[in-house]
This record gives sequence, structure tokens and C-alpha cells, in this order.
Amino acid sequence: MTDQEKSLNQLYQKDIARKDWCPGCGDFGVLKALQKALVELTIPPHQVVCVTGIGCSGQIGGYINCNVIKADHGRILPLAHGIKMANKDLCVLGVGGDGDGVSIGMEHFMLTPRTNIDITYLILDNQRYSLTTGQTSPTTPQGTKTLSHPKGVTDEPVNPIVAALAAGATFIARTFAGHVNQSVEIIKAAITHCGFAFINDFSPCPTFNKINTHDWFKEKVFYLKDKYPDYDTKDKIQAYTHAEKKDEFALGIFYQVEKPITEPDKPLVDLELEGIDYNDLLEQFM
Ligand SMILES: Cc1ncc(C[n+]2csc(CCOP(=O)(O)OP(=O)(O)O)c2C)c(N)n1
Ligand code: SF4
Repeated sequence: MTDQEKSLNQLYQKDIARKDWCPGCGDFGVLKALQKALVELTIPPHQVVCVTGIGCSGQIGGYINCNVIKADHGRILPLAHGIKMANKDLCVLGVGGDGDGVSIGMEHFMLTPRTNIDITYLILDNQRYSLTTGQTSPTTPQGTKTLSHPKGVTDEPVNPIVAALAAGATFIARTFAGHVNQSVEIIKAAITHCGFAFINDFSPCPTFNKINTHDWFKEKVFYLKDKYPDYDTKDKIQAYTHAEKKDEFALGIFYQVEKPITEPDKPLVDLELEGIDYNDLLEQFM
């Protein structure tokens, strides 16, 4: 780590006694990877806005020292979109669960990518609604017995990568929370991509998902660039083909193309955010 990275890393650390995630939760790995990616990109915390969901995954906002907004359930993307339109110089991240993104928030997940707004959206996919104790989510595999489907889930799951391809995202990748270093590189590529970047992260929930565990994923994941050196990230059909597979799971960048982005003609907010005295601002509303 360079001296600059060391001091940035310090800035991103939050002084909290403990994290509320269960031991072994995949979300720890995502937090580490996200923080490392921001440090390595040398983006200072005052330029980052992290919009989080409401579930366990949304806790990430409490553990990283940057600007954070906890959205209503399913409303990460409209908030993130609005923030980027207000100040295009900010690095805007959305981080939430599969329940948040592909159930109650599905309309936004289908409609935001086509604007190609320059934000990065991560779904921490544990195949359950975990904060509310493990009910079926839209990504729960068919046949799985859960709290809300004791006889097994009857519906076909939603595949977030396929959904993002259909919705027009210009950067689409999959990561695994157990592979922190590889995730850092993919998150960096997503943040530096100019346009709507989506990452579906497999983040195991050892408490409510006893099937799709860390070990289960470790046996089934591989990196597209390792197994298929000729893989073309501009080929949408190839991306669909790999995304649809259910016996093994490709990781890495599935799809990436350049397209014009949505940007405001002039910023709605033109403030230097470093060193603002928030007390003065707050007093205006008291
Ligand atoms: C409008 C609304 N509906 C329902 C809830 C209850 N609720 C809180 S978290 C959650 C599920 C979260 O699941 P997911 O987004 O997958 O996150 P995870 O906890 O698995 O990380 C639900 C349904 C809520 N807070 N707001
Ligand atoms: S319930 Fe699952 S997702 Fe939530 S903190 Fe525990 S392990 Fe993580």
C-alpha cells in the first residue's frame, strides 16, 4: 500500500464497536472488497455516496465512512439516479439485497439501466430475505424449502444477470464474496466504467441459507477470462448463455459496452463537499 492509500484506508474506517452481521456472513467480504477498491482508485470518502437497501446487506452503509443514505425498501436506484443528476462529480454506489433489488425494487432495476446513468449497483445475493429471517426471495432456487415455502419454492428464480442484460446495463459482472481480491478488481472496473454498472455478488448467508454456502459456491464458480480466454465481453448472446447456466457459475465481467450516458447539462449542486460544516447547514432546518 502506498502512503496515500494507507491514509485513505484510514479515512474509510468507521469507529464502531462491532458489526451486526453473523459470523461467516458473505457481506463482510463485500465490505472489504468495496473499501479496498475505493482506496485503490484513490477516491476520497467525501466524494462517495453509498445508497443502501434495508436488509442485512444494507448494513454495509453503517460500516464504511463515506456519505450514506439508507433508502426505503427497493428504492436504491431512484435515489442513486437523482444524486448523480444533482452532482455528476460524485461516485455514486447502490448496495442492497436480492429481495430489495429484484422484488420490490424490480421496476427500478428494469428501468434505470437504459438511461445509462453513470452509477454502480451491487446486489448482495444470498438467495433469501435474510433480515426478516430467511423467507423466499426472487433468486431462491426452485424446490428450495424456506420459512415461507416449507414445501419448496414452486416458481422459477429470477436471474439478475439476465435481467440486467435485458434492461440494457452497459457493464454487467458477477463476483463471489469469498474471493475478495478478485472482487476488488471487478468492483474497480465497474466504478471506472462510464455508464450503468451492475454487479451480482454471491454473498452467502450461513444463518438462513444452509444450501448455497461458501463451500458450495467454491466448488461451482470459475472466472470467464480463465476458462474462456477468447470470451468477448461485447457479445450479448454469449453473456446470456453463460448467465443461464445452473450447474456451474461464471464470475467476472459478462458484458461491457460503451454508450452515451445521461448527464445533467449543468450540475444542480455545485458545492465543494470537502470541509463543509454540516452544523451550519443543519441549523437552517432547526
Ligand atoms: C416497504 C417494506 N416492506 C417490507 C419491509 C421488511 N423488510 C425489511 S428487510 C426485508 C428483506 C430484505 O431482503 P434482502 O433485500 O434480500 O436483504 P438481505 O437481508 O437478505 O441482505 C424486508 C422484506 C420493509 N422494511 N419495508
Ligand atoms: S442473517 Fe444472513 S445475511 Fe444476515 S447477517 Fe446473518 S449471515 Fe448475513
